[in-house]
Amino acid sequence: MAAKASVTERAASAGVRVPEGELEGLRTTVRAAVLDQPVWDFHTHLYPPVFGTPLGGTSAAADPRGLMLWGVDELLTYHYLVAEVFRVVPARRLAYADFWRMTKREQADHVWKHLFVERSPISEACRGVITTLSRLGLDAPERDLEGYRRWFSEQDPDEQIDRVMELAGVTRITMTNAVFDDNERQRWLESPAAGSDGRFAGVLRFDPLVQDWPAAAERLAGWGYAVKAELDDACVAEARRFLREWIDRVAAIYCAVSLTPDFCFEGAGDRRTSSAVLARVVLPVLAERGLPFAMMIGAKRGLNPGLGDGGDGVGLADVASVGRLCAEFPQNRFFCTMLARENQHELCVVARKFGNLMPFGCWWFLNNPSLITEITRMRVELLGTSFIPQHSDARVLEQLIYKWEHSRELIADVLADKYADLASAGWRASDQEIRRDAGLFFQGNLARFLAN
Ligand code: RAT
Ligand code: ZN
Repeated sequence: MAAKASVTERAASAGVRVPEGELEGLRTTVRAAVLDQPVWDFHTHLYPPVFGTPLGGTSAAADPRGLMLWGVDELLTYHYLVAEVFRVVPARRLAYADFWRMTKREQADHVWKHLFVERSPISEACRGVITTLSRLGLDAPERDLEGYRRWFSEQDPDEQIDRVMELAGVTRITMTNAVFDDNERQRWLESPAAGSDGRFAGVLRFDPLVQDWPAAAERLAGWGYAVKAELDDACVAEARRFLREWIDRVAAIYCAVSLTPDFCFEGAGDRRTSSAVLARVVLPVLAERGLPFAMMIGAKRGLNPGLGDGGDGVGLADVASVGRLCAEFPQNRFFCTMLARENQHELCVVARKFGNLMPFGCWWFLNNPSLITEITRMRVELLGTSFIPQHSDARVLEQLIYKWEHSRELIADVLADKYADLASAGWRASDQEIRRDAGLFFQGNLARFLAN
C-alpha cells in the first residue's frame, strides 16, 4: 500500500508541479557547482617554462623556438585567428608567404587591425581574446594593444601559469608531447627536468607511427632503433622498445594520436600497416603499462597548407572502427574524440556498448557554443555522467581562461536543464550529489579511467 501511495504521490508531483522557486534554486546550485569545479584539462598544447618561451617576461631569456606560448601576440596569432584573418584579407591581397615572413608582432598587428578594430570580434575565437584580456584585468574597451603588450612583458612566465590556472579554475594541465617533433624531442633529450613541473602531466603523441609507418620507421632507424618498413617480429620488438622508453621519458599518463578521417580498423586479420602497428606495437605496450590510448579522429590535414596549423579541414570518420578496436582489445582503454559533428551521435552509441571507451571534448571546429550545447546535451541523454565533456586544446597559456569560462557556462546550462527535468520526474538531487556529479565531469571520470 505504502509503495503504491508513494508512486501516486510522485506522479502527482510530475511536470509543472515542481514550484518555480525550487527549480530556480536547483538551477543556481547546478550552475555554482559547475562554475566552481576544479578542472583537470584533458588535452592541451601547453608547456612549462623549462621548454623555453619566446616571450621571456621578467625572469627568462627569450627563446624564439621555445614551446611555452603566452602573451597577447600569441593569443592574436592563434591558428584559428590566422584562418579567420585570411577570410578578410585573402591570399590574393596578402600572400601566405608574406604573412609568415612577418614578425610575430606584425602578424598580431594585422590580426588586431582586421578582426578587432575594423570589424567587431564576434567569432568564438575572437571573443575568446576579449574574455581573456578582461579576466586578466586588462581593459578591453581601451583597445590598447601596446598597453597589453607592456603588461605581459612585465610578467614572470612561471607566475603567469599560476595566475592563469587560478583564474581558469584549472588544477592540472595535460600536455601533448610530440615525439616526432624535432624541437620538442631534443628538449626532452637535453633537459632531464623537462617533466618535473607538477602542474603539467605528460602525454606521448606519435601520429606518424600509426598513420605513416614507413616514414616513422625511417626516423626511428635514425634514432638507433633497428626497424624497417616491413613490420616483422624483430621490428615489432624494437618499435615496442622505442615506445616504452619514451613513455618513461615523458612519464606519459596516456598515449595519443590524431587520425585522418579515412582511418579504418577492420578487426582481426586487418592487414593495413596502421592496424598492424596498433595491434602489434601500440596496444600491447599500453596494455602492459596500464595506460589508455587517445584517438582524435577526423582532421583532414593540410586542406590549405598556406594557412599552416590553421589549414586543416574536417571529414566524416568511420566510427565503427572505434567499436571494433574496443571489442578486439578489451584489455585496452580508449579515449576518443571526433571532429565531425555528424560523427557525434554514433560515437555515443558505440560508447554505450563499450565500457573501455571514454568520449571526450568538443574538439576544434566543434568548440563553439551552439555545438558544445548540442553535443553535451546529447551525451548526457545517452551516457549520463560517464564522459569527459570538454578539454581546452589551448595552445597559448591564457586561452585556458576563455576556453574554460565559455565551456563551463554552456555545460552548466545543459546540466541545469537536466537536473530540472529530473526534479519534474520526481527526483530532487541534493546539493552534494550535484557537486559529486560535476566533479566526475571535470576530473573524476578522467582520473578513474586513467586508474583502471
Ligand atoms: O585544435 C587544434 O588546435 C588543432 O590544431 C590540433 O592541435 C588538434 O587539437 C590536435 O591535437 O591535433
Ligand atoms: Zn590538440
